[in-house]
Amino acid sequence: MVNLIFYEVWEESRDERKMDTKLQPQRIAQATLRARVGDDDAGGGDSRNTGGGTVTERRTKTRAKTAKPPLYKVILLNDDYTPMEFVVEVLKAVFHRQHAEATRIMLHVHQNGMGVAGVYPFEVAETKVHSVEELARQAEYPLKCVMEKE
Ligand code: TYC
Repeated sequence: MVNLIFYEVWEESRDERKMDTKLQPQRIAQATLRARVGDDDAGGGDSRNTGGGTVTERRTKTRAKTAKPPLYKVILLNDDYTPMEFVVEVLKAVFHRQHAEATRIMLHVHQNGMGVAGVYPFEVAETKVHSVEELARQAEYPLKCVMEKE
């Protein structure tokens, strides 16, 4: 339920965010309300006889949306000091790359200055950036990586 509400809000606000407008709390409330209505009533309207007369409610229909979360590239940066073998091991440990693929990515970064280690939802990408930074810090290598929206 929490995800449904979040993605609906995200979907509705996507165009606005492109125009650099902040997400309004009221819009979150509207989307939440619609999600709740959709919970127990798939239909558009509802008539009930309550004994004292017929009450007609108008309910908003919630359309199921298949909005996907935005994805972020985790980009490794080249430097002159981090050993190639260390970068390959990081790509295997943090990005679950096979040895040959890890070697290919490392050589791409070495030759081009940067390269994509993987593409993930925001929080996964953020965790991977922190893991790389931590492994590099422990080994005292200057290896850096950044994330960028796809
Ligand atoms: N350029 C480094 C070297 O020659 C290797 C390297 C590759 C470093 C990729 C960082 O992200 C990197 N030892």
